[in-house]
Amino acid sequence: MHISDETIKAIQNSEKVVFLTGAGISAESGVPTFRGEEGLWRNFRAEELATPIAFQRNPKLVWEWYDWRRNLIKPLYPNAGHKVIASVEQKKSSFKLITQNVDGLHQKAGSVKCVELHGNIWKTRCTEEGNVADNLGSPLKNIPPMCECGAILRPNIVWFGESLPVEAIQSSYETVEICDLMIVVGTSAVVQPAASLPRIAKNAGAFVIEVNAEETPISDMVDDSYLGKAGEILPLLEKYF
Ligand code: BV8
Repeated sequence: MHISDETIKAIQNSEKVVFLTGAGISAESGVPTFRGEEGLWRNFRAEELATPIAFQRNPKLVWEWYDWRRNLIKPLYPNAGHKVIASVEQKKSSFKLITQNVDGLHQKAGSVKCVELHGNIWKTRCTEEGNVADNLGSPLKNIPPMCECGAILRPNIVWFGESLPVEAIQSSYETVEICDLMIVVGTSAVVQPAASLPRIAKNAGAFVIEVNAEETPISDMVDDSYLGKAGEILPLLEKYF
């Protein structure tokens, strides 16, 4: 695949680098995406499951879906795309990874400066006390899992209609407003407010590169768009950092 001179120059001159990732970067690790052919939303009525109302109505059903996803994700490993992002973080003093993913594969690949906009499937939150804890049991012993205080635990994940963690979205806005290079990887760019971050970066003067398996609503707006697999394209960009 040809990498343009503009992309090479933007990467070589970059000082403040931001990556924004979505489910597509984990696809080659075996994690189903949300909106693809065999995507999660298709098989599991996920729009109806990933909401606070669904959880209130039937916490057992919602937890069965998450338990199924946790069991699927647990044995999986980061792929070359995750690893490139983790290695770029080592090379750049001003770096941030903003992910919509909840699978924890970026952290498994060694990413540290990672903001999880939509939470993490390996953490639970008490519906009474609000405290968040790691919960790695897979499969879950009890469905739904209960807090010691007697209340039901929920996945520490942002559902549709729920606000994103203030610190996560605030720091993301601040970062994209000052970055000089943003690389958007593996997202259909439809879920807000994450999908607005590339435009904010572009308007603030950053060079924005998209790496995705298909065209998206931001493809016309970005400076360069590479169609293909993240695990194959990101290694081609790595050598310019
Ligand atoms: C909120 C958790 C305030 C569940 C998820 C405008 C402003 C604010 C809100 C809205 C708005 N308009 C509409 C809304 C509401 C809603 C929204 O955006 N709806 C969309 C569908 C229109 N947003 C919200 O509700 C957000 N809350 O803004 O709070 C508020 C409060 C009250 C009322 C209103 C507003 C909360 C959003 C978070 C929802 N939670 N997930 C769970 O995971 O269990 S969203 C879900 O979609 C995942 O988190 C996922 O990360 C996210 C985005 O999907 P993608 O990651 O992009 O994945 P997708 O499958 O879609 O695409 C993958 C791409 O990869 C594809 O393009 C594919 O081609 C590509 N690909 C595949 N393989 C590869 C590849 N690319 C490269 N290499 C490959 N190998």
